[in-house]
Amino acid sequence: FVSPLDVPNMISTISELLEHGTRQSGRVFIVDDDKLLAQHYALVLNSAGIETHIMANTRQIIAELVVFQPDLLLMDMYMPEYSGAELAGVIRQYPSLKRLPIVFLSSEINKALQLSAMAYGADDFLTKPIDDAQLVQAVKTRLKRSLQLKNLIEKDSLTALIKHSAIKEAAELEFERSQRYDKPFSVVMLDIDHFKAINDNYGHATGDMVITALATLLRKRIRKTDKAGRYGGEEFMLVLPNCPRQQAVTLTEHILDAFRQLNFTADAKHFSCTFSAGVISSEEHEFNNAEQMIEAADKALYQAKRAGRNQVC
Ligand code: GH3
Ligand code: MG
Ligand code: MG
Ligand code: MG
Repeated sequence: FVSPLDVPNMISTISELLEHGTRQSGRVFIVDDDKLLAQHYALVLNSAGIETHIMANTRQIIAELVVFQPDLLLMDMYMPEYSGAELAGVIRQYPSLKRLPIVFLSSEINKALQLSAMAYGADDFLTKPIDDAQLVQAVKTRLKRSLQLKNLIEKDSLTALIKHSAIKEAAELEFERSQRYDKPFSVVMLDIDHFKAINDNYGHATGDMVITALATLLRKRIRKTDKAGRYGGEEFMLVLPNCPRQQAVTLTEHILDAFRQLNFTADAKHFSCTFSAGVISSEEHEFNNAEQMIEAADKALYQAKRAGRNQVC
């Protein structure tokens, strides 16, 4: 007996899945024991520009959801190993999956049974048979809302990076992944040096410009699978999957070099800035959770400040 929580090693699929492109059009994860039907749904959604991932074997569902990070889950109710309701209940126990919209797609027409299945944590119910146009429409409107909500919740309006809570969630998610697949990942905390002086000397708007410039630089320099977030005012956090310590340090040093070279102008005066950073990798210590890694990165950042700023520690 294998529970959906005991997940076998799937390193080859992870890298494949991580290669998936931008998330603008939304991603739908389809779970149905009827493979042909699932493939048909996928084809219909793909032709409407929606990215899909099919899963017939429910045993590995959590692992694949955590890796694929869909924007919507379309799930059958009756399957041989676990029912859709059981799976919904398990999925809702995972912090990184708690906001995932779950839509049942089932031939069950009994309203009472539909409702009791939904009570496990699903958001909606569609009944089979469903025609192609109806499926596309139903998925599109729900996806759009799901992505809008995600954007609203996660994005920082000044920098367009993800916010404090979202970057922390990304670190937690990466911690789960790296535990499962035994791949090191790194967390970097960055804080602009003497930023108060920039505000005082050149004004708040110029300060904002510096913050935005660093955000843009971070976005440009990281890989597609990395995450950058605005942790606080002039403090940023990077979550770097599959990235051992030395690689994270090198990346951060390159970013610091590039940041130092930016030339800002305010009131006809030119100035440049630096930041300090703390890097922590999951290999360095037996961390129990992402929170501990973030604390350690914060400590390393503090050390960099104490050692004179403008450096990576
Ligand atoms: P240190 O090198 O030790 O980090 O010194 P610091 O001056 O950068 O650090 P401190 O924490 O004393 O000051 C950070 C300042 O950042 C205080 C706050 O007013 C300012 N700040 C926070 N958020 C924003 C923002 O969104 N825009 C601007 N312009 N300033 C901000
Ligand atoms: Mg079925
Ligand atoms: Mg600072
Ligand atoms: Mg600060």
